[in-house]
Amino acid sequence: MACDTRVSSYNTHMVNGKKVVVVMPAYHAEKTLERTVAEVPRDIADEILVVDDASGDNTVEVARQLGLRTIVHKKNLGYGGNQKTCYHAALELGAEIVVMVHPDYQYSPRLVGAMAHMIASGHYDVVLGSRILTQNAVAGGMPRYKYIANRLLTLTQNLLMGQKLSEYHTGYRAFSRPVLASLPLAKYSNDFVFDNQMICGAIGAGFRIGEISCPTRYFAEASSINFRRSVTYGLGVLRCAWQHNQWRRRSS
Ligand SMILES: Nc1nc2c(ncn2[C@@H]2O[C@H](COP(=O)(O)OP(=O)(O)O)[C@@H](O)[C@H]2O)c(=O)[nH]1
Ligand SMILES: [Mg+2]
Repeated sequence: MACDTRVSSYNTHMVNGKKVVVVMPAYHAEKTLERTVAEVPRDIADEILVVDDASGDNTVEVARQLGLRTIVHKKNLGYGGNQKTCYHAALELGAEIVVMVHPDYQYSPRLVGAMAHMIASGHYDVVLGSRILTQNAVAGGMPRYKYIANRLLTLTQNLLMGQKLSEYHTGYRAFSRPVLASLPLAKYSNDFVFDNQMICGAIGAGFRIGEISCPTRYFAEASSINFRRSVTYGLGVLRCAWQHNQWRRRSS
């Protein structure tokens, strides 16, 4: 993949001796990137990495002005393709803990430390920042149809996959290095369903998933997925959960 990489370095902070890299898969994030980055605790994050998916705006310029490590896709690969670059680069940087947060200021970056510590505790391999646990998603502006779809999909996924998660659809996640190094990320979709394939893969591989409550904000720049793309995503999620269900049956 053709990438243009600019580098800047930070002091080493570490959580329990583990290097923490915060990754931001960016697409048209010029209006929200700075606000998001400003709230990342710098005493926790050893590096902040922005991957720009060939945005048509000034996302790259803003990232560089902020002095962030920035990778630029020459061609738009999609949300999953963007995250593949994020995780590959984070592992190359020697990350032991990787926290992914959308640069659209939808989730609170102030919880990066809490999530990194949950991984560093050794109790969890994956931590999800749940908008549902706080019960304020709709008050935070989440469209009601998205909230209902989230709840119905989550219920179905929990039943099919034998899990008890509050949601599978958050854009705020932390991973330990072994998760990212062992999941077959390259085989997953370049589209939004990548997120779900990762969770299914992590569950299938026996990784432990923890959750933390996270306030959410919805405003014009924080949400661009329209109804049609949401439906495509929902169908992909159901397919993923069904395949996992069949795999469970075969292996039990
Ligand atoms: N790489 C890439 N990212 C995208 C694309 N469309 C949306 N995104 C990103 O995907 C994330 C989730 O999309 P968003 O519209 O915020 O979804 P919502 O907040 O759940 O309604 C955001 O960080 C967007 O920047 C795309 O075509 N390519
Ligand atoms: Mg968003």
